[in-house]
Amino acid sequence: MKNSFLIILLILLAISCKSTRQAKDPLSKVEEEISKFNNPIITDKYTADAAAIVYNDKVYLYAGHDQAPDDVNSYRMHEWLVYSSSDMIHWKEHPVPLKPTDFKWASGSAWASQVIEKNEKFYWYVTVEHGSIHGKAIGVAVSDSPTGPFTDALGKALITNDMTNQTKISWDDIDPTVWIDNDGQAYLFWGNTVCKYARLKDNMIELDGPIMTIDLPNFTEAPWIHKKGDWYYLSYAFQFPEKIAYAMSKSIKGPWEFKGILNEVAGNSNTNHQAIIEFKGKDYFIYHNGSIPTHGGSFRRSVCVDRLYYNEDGTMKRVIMTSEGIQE
Ligand code: FUB
Repeated sequence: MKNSFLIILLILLAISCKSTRQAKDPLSKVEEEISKFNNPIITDKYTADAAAIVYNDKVYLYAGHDQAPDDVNSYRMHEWLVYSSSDMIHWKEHPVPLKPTDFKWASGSAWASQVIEKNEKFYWYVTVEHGSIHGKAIGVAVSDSPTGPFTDALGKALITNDMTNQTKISWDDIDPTVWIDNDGQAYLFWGNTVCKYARLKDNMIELDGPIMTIDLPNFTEAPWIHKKGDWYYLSYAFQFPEKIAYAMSKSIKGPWEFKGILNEVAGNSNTNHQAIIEFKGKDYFIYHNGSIPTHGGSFRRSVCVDRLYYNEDGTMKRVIMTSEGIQE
């Protein structure tokens, strides 16, 4: 009698253990899903406006640091950050290489930027607020290493708001992107509302000719130049909130033919700011969203990476933004 009571007790215990395990199963499925998420690529800081270069088998990614407190809805950006990766999955953070305070003539705002390598020197074109000329300006810093430290290469702004008059806004001279063409000629593209470009001298720190404009439909900001095969691509933030659209040309000087939307509005962020690179034979689309729970948003953004694919005619397929990001 005592034995059968014990047996019944053991059976009841086994049934209860099984049902507890079954109840846990959906949770472990969720945990399993979340463990596969590689986007955003950086989760201990808010990062935005990423630009990337490939150098010596590594990718160096430069980003602005979104530092706005949780209850502030405007940009608070006091430094740029640099990360490196050998596989686009694991990212190593390096010491802060550059701040707006490194430019004596600037008063703050570490807005969008891009680094380019020329003759083993790394030139970093940045957007900052100018200290004495009203509006945003573009400066250039230089280093012997992709991770810095960087110092002001010119001692003054390369582009100031009073050099351009296509719009009356004070933030139309932002978001530099640089391209060095096959013949060695470098070009600076930038702008908000109107896309502008100019040739750079061989020293990379002076303009070499007039500032010209490119007519692109619904151009907001964030131009990015890249090349694949013999096609040049000019992608940019389109409308606001921003999607990313692009145009193609057979020459860096244009004419540019509009090709349509490349990426949709990115989750919980009114900006999207893309960079496009090829690394170890694969193409990548780098952008930001506002997806970090629970305070992520337009002023607390996060850099993400997804694959980019081309059609046979050279046009790009619409990007699919994912939580999983890069898996291999
Ligand atoms: O991060 C500040 C500004 O927001 C950038 O310069 C723009 O491209 C937009 O992302």
